[in-house]
Amino acid sequence: MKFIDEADITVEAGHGGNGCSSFRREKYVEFGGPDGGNGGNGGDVILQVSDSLNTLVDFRYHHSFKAENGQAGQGRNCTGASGQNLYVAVPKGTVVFDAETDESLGDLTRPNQALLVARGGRGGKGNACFKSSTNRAPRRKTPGVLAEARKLRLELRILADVGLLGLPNAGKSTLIRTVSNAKPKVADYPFTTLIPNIGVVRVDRLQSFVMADVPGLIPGAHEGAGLGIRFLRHLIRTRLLFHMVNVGSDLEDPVTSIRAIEAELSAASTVLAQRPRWLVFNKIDLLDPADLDVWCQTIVEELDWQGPVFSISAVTGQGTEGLMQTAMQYLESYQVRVVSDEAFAQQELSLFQRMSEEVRASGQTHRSSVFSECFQFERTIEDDNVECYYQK
Ligand SMILES: Nc1nc2c(ncn2[C@@H]2O[C@H](COP(=O)(O)OP(=O)(O)OP(=O)(O)O)[C@@H](O)[C@H]2O)c(=O)[nH]1
Ligand SMILES: [Mg+2]
Repeated sequence: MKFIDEADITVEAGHGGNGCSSFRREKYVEFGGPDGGNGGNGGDVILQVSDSLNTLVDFRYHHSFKAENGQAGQGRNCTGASGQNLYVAVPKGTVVFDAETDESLGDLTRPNQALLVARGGRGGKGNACFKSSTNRAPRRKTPGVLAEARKLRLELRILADVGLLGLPNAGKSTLIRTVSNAKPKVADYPFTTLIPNIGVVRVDRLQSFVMADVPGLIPGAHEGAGLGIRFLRHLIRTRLLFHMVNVGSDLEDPVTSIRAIEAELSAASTVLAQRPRWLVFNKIDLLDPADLDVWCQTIVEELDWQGPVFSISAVTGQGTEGLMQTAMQYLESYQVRVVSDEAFAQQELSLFQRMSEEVRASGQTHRSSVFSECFQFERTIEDDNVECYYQK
């Protein structure tokens, strides 16, 4: 299946039905009076998160959505039928923009969350509504209200807790295969992974988190080299990044490759470059265990790396369990802190806002991002799936 993370669609709600002007005509009933019914309301267009979707590929060929119109009112006080609402399924993590104004309309991050994007027109009034003591035979009726129509731009930003970052061949896909249910292709040539993959890492029966594997970065990615930095935006929503390093290759100097990735990250967004990042030395099965500690220490000192460092073998699974458990603890304490510490939450919020501005300025995406909203959504995750409405 193709991975599509951007789509332009048109949505149009249903128009309201017209009111009817009619009079009761019946044998033996003189001056039956007005009996024109009201028109029905037009249907709304609502985007709704579906768990069974994970890309916007469905919008490639089907990009115009129109809800049903309301029907006109009829005589005998018959109200016209209302148009059905149209629910359009989108994957979790879809950010919705107005294509014309570039305004962000919403961020669909929760299961079954719905966003009303075009409201149907109200039905018109029939002449029965206008009867009064002074006007017993009104002919007045009102037309149905025309519905909203708008062009939308949908952008998918994968929702993951941990993102994998690294040069091609670092073993990112191998790690996600080992620790999660995702089974992306693994091969010993660069750019095996062409689209992001996500997997659920189950740490124990009740604890799990989501991991995202994105295509490898290479020096010059911010200028479009390799697959460019297009997929980096899928890492923006993660709480934690694993910077994977291939330590089993004689061809690559780990220090140079780590610096190259760090430089690419800073070129893309300085805030993203400040997000929590753990160094993960992979392929340690290819090293002599006796030298491992000294070897890691040398690299860390040379880089002056302040964050946590882990050594694993994604193929044999050595060290992966400890890494996943530490990541799970980190994610849990992050969540607790966001909910309980207002100052920390505010600080994170401003970081998300800055990141949003930088992403826009760096030209990765020309649309405004809604990280602040995404953050607020996450804090109110226990809320009901309220149908929200956004008006132009
Ligand atoms: N010996 C050993 N080989 C590994 C390990 N992890 C990955 N490999 C090998 O390294 C090669 C590249 O692994 P991938 O998982 O495809 O690397 P990647 O980072 O996803 O690469 P791209 O998708 O191209 O960015 C494969 O041949 C893997 O079998 C490891 O821990 N030990
Ligand atoms: Mg890969």
